[in-house]
Amino acid sequence: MSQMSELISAKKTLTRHILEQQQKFPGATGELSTVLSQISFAAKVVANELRRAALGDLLGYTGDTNVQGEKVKKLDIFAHEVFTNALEYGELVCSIVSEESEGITQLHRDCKGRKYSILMDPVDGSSNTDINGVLGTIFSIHRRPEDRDFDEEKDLLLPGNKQVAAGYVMYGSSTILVYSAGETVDGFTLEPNIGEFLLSHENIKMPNRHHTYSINSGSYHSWERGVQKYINHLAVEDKATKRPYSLRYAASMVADLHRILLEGGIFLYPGTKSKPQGKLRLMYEANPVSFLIERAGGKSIDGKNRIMDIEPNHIHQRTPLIFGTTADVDEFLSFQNE
Ligand code: P6P
Repeated sequence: MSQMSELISAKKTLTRHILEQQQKFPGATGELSTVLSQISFAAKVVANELRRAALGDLLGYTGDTNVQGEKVKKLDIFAHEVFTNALEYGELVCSIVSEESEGITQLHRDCKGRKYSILMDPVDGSSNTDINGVLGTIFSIHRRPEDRDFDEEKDLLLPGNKQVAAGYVMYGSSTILVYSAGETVDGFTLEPNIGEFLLSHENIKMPNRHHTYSINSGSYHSWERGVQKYINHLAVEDKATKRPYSLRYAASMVADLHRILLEGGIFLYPGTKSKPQGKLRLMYEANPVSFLIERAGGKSIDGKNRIMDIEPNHIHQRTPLIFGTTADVDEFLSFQNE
């Protein structure tokens, strides 16, 4: 048997892993497995285009601005369409919320029999698009009663603690899909020679602590005093607590998230005096990230309270976001309201 075929036969495919996970849940019908498989297919399509984006016509701007008031990149729209098309068939998904669409994409007029709602950021890290930086896709999956019509509030305006699954795709030197359906957090690396995601990071658990932090320090003077004090604390030399911490900031949250899941550390996108709600979106960035971070043993807050307990009032609402190892997030909290 060749080395490649030995590798592939030794590795578990994403499809097999999803099926094995669903067998742990009595009554699981395999429909969530199908939705996750649809997402993985779309991820392969996006990864394939990103690999040669500069050679095609997918870089640069469309000339439009999105609901966030941000200039739309061609890749944003491309990825939004790929994921939407991949989730349309199968009569499993009722509606999709996307950072790239102000409105809600309802996939059927009444949604009877459709069990899931998807909230996603098709391309996270858009500022990295044209410089071949790391990009990501983030997704959150909620369950809905399939015997009633679509209802925005009941289907979508749900707190993060109601998610049934969440995950991200990181388009980096490798394309990696990381997801959790409620138990473990598992990562799969795309084997491009066969077009399959193979299990590469099983049951990810964060270490107790690590000495790196991720924040856009350029906003230092607009942070609240407690945030400034914490960041100043990290910069003071103290061998006993392995300070100063090293700054690692990818301008693509998925890249910082992946490093923190594997190595520990803390990510901060706090509110500022002019934008107290910060920049990141609750429903399709903070909630899915928090679902993964907590299942990997970490903590995720809005600067004070648990992200996944926030009762949403708008599908595109923003929130400050601080996540990482529990010890690091607790130390951050000790500097607030001193
Ligand atoms: P800033 C990308 O636009 C993003 O949503 C996250 O992926 C990233 O962490 C953050 O915004 C970067 O924002 O203000 O530092 O450029």
